[in-house]
Amino acid sequence: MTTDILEQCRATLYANDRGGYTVPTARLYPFQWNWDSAFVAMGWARFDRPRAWQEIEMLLRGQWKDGLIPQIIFHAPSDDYFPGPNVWQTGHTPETSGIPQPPVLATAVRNVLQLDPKGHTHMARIYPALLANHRWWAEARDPNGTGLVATLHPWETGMDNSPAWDAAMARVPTTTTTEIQRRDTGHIDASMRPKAEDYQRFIHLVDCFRDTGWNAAEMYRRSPFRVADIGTNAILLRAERDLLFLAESFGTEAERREINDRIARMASAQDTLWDAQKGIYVCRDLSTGTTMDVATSAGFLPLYANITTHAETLAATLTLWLEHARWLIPSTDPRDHRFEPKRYWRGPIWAVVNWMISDGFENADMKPAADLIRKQTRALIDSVGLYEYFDPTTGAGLGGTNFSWTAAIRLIMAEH
Ligand code: 9WN
Repeated sequence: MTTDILEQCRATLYANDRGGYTVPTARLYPFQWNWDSAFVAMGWARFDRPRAWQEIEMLLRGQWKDGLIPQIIFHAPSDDYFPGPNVWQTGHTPETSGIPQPPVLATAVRNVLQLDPKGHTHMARIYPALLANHRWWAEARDPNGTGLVATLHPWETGMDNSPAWDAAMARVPTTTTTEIQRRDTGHIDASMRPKAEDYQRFIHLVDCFRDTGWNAAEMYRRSPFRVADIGTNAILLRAERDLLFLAESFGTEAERREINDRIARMASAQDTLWDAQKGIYVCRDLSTGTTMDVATSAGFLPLYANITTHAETLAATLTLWLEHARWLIPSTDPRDHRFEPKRYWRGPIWAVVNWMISDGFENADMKPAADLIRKQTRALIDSVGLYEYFDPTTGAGLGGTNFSWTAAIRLIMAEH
């Protein structure tokens, strides 16, 4: 059984390989996605190390001169996805979107390098690219040096229609200058996808950013949506720690100091997002200064960033969630009225999030919690398949099938 599923995972990555980069799944997502590829590189590294490095190199081909690594790299044309490059109009070669995604890459590079020490030959190119990317986050998204980076579009969080964005998105107009031509609901049942109104607001933001000529400072200033996402901030802090590790071998003393300074600032800023009443970290609306009144799976991610102060309480919160949902980890607190077990990031389980949180509990020396999450993730995948996400109340597979990052996580979790 285990061998079969692992064989299926490898076959899925081969099937989704488009010549050096891996699409998340055929048709629904026909391009290279940023954080998908970081996880997928770790998956490839389990059986084809050169291919893992190639995944990373291909992603970096899309990096902008200012350091941004975009959410999507449009290596080859496809009509299967909206919005395509003609909507973004970022003027880059290869064509790309103009916003980031959670910066998992430095963590992936460290992980791949551990499996393939000979891969250090790639680092002359990769290390400076990662450093430039982390500098971009600090300069473009935390210009005042608060220690929290801002998210300007829900797509940047990778958790697109999370209820954490409801209040802030309600202030984003639904008017667009771009005609909305959704393709996703032609591939997947609409009840499992974001709603029409979500797309109107998503595209309103894209229109607004395109009007700035993709100028980072102007985007930050003009965006009607500006939040501190606990997920993105924790993932970035973890990536900074992994970059620091890489800088020991490949960087300079001054760079290590610079990274260390950012780590100290970020770690103390993330503490301010602890919600003692909810027993979890929450997001903050940077336009109003208020914290978001909803608990999501992203609130466990500071553990993944090695902030272990509240590890015991977070484990207790997870246990409470498990009383209301059969499977871990629902993307929204299952006791919340906004919890929808089938709708995308409003309830379903995502294997990549489970992996990061299990790694976080491992960091905090809480092995039973880490083991439980991994055991459930493997059981879900092995019984229903390599789905995009899963219903936490029934365990049913949802969204796209033969999904690359689900395959990658299953390969990684075969080691525990
Ligand atoms: C927009 C590819 C991506 C993931 C995101 C997930 C979904 C895209 C979409 O698919 O987002 O980026 O069109 O729905 O939310 O996390 O990276 O798998």
